[in-house]
Amino acid sequence: MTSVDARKPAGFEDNDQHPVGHGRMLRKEDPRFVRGRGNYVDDVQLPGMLHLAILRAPVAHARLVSIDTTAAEAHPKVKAVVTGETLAGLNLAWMPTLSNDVQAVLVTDKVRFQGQEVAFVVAEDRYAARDALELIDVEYDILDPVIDVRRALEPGAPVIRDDLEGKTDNHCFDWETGDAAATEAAFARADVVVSQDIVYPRVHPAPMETCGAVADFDPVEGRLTLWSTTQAPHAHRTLYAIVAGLPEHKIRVISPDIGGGFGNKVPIYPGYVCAVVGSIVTGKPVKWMEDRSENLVSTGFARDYVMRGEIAATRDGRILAIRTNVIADHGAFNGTAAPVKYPAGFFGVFTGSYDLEAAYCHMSAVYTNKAPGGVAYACSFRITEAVYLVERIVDCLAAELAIDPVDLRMRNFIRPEQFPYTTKTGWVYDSGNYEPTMREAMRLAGYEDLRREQAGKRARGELMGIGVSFFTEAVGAGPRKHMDILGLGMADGCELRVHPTGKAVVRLSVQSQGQGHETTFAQIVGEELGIPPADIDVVHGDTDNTPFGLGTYGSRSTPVSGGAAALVARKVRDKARLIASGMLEVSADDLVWEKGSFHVAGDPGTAVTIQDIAMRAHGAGDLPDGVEGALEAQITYNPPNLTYPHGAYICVVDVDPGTAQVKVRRFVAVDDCGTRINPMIIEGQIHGGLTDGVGMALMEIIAFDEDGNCLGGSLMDYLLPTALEVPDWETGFTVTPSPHHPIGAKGVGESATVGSPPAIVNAVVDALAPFGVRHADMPLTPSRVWDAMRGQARPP
Ligand code: MCN
Ligand code: CUN
Repeated sequence: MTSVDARKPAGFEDNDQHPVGHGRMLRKEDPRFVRGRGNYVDDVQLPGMLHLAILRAPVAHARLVSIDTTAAEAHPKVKAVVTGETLAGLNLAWMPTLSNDVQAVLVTDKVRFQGQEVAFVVAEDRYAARDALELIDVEYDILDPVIDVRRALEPGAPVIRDDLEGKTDNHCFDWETGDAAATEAAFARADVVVSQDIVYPRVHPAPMETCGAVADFDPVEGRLTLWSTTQAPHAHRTLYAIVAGLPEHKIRVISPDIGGGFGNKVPIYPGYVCAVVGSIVTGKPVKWMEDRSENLVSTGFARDYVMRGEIAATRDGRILAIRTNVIADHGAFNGTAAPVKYPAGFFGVFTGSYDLEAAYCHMSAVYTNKAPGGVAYACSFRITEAVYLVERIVDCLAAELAIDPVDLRMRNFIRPEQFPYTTKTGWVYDSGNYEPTMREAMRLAGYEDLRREQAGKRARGELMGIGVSFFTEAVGAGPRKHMDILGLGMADGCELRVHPTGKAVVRLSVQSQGQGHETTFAQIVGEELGIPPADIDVVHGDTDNTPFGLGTYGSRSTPVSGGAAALVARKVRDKARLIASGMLEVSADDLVWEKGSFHVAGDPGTAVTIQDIAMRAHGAGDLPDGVEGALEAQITYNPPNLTYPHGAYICVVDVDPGTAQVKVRRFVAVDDCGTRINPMIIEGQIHGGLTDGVGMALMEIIAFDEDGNCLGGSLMDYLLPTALEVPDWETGFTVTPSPHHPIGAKGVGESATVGSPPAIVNAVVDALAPFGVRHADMPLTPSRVWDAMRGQARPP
């Protein structure tokens, strides 16, 4: 397969001239967004709707002594006040997490993180609900908080999860992968061993729209309708069914337009359950929308990995082995959304893009008095942490060996003929061709010239840095035999109906949060059937109107649902062929498909279009024997493997020697996601992810003080990058199709967030090389850079 871009110049975005199928095309959903006609959860208004507000714990660790709700209940506009005790009476005080742990919906015994849900009020309006929270009187018995992961593991540390039977420490789980003995042997043989402590700090996806829900329980029908900000409507519905003891068909989860998810909207939050309970107890629809601080303080964070990386190599730069030890901070409840078999997500790909002899990782996950989460913020199930580790430690090795970091990477790349390649931790990379991607990035960046420029600047005492990263991702979970969330296998359904006039509707089990699915899935079907994408409506985010499937995260929509969409279209095409054979009175085998029509072999003039066939499928008259009427199909696609996109990034920074301010001057990103459906959307995904990378590398951190107060609870403290902090992105691409995917496409939604932080940090460390700096932890704020320049390191 060749690149689709090659056919048309960059900037070609006129939908009228757009050929049917893949290619650069403006987003079908955008007219409604730019005209203010999006429909978000907070836009849902139902007759008689009430409003819910949550009282949150002001402290990180405390025993609950008493709650007095009398004053709040007396508020004239308050309809209900619910505490953990009320929920305990309904057996709803605790709920399962997506990682087989339990999480308190409302506190009954003990507060375990600042911002935890303690009680809720339902009132006539949002203001009254908030006012009434202040009338609730709670007495806490403050306990010693456990904030630092290393301290959490010390003997005698206060036990956070004393709700779990027999729990006497803060261990969450242990996990290992690779071969410890083989790795030890490789290290023993090595000429050079480099080790480095590396922290990937706690950050937050901070989507523009916070989380929320509108619950409408109909007591007569026993039916619940829940509008909610979820990336996985079907999986959530099954969990609600289990918790509530209702059948799935009595629960309808609607996820309307979503204002950004970034993994923040994968978990089930106590607020959703509270909204449902609120509707049950009041008999009215209830809306809950959290505010910015609630979102930052209490919902799914990302990362928080304390890592020690070790790399072993020969003197001439052949990498032999990588070893890592990780302490993973999971917060107060294990609320990560990793597949059951993979408690550390896909961190196992920490060997990166390199062909080495051995690898080993040991991880201890711990509970701390912090909000739960971990898998979010375009993490590709923890590949962000893995890529950061390997790309940082490879740079440390390059510095030690005095080899150019690009050169060192090239010497160790998995070679094209080695694919499919099984890593030393057991992952099977489907396809890749790394060197051309690296070379394309060097070409776009003018790598040699940059190095010359840097040498000149160094001689003048200026601090310019060039950072490189090369990543391989694993995206598109399943297959279902290896991957499930709480027993639900990771496969996706797709339904396609072609109407009599040849227009079509495709129903997906994944849910867009801004990735442009309404466009790209129409393009996938359009490419297969020759129907213009403008004539194909994409339905998603409503469990009553879409087939079952596991939802959008881990960049799995294109690898899984994209495969389903292509295959369901081919199924429709097969049926269309039979109908066409009846129309043209030839054998189906004598028909040739050309995008949009069948013609008789050797006679292109005798043809019927897909639109003719659609009308015929629904029309008067007989169809060929065995062919049912209508033109539609349904499929569930279980992918045989993940897809493994890759990319090469080069970042150029300037560091002000007087203020230690980092400026990202240039950033070149070359991505390979196999077959490209819509290059414009891909570029948008890359631009967004690179901006995330600048945020994480230079600005973002959810920090805590020693009492467990969250210091990142507003966008004044939790700094997000804007157009001012980012350069004009320079993007390129190569195309190495996935051999097992129906159209050769790999996921791309998280690539740039995964690949960019190490490139930026590597660039800053490179700039600081004259000071002997080999590593500095993110975020590289001026104070951290200043400390690094002066040979000091501050605790993360
Ligand atoms: N695409 C394409 N060709 C490819 C691969 C993808 O044209 N070879 C297109 C897709 O069709 C889709 C988009 O690019 O329109 C992203 O596709 P994919 O890589 O399959 O990722 P998902 O659609 O599954 O999106 C999830 C991914 C994740 S996990 C996070 S986190 C993230 C991301 O997407 N959250 C986002 N990008 C985001 N972008 C926006 N605007 N908002 C979010 O919340
Ligand atoms: Cu990990 S963030 Mo995305 O998978 O939804």
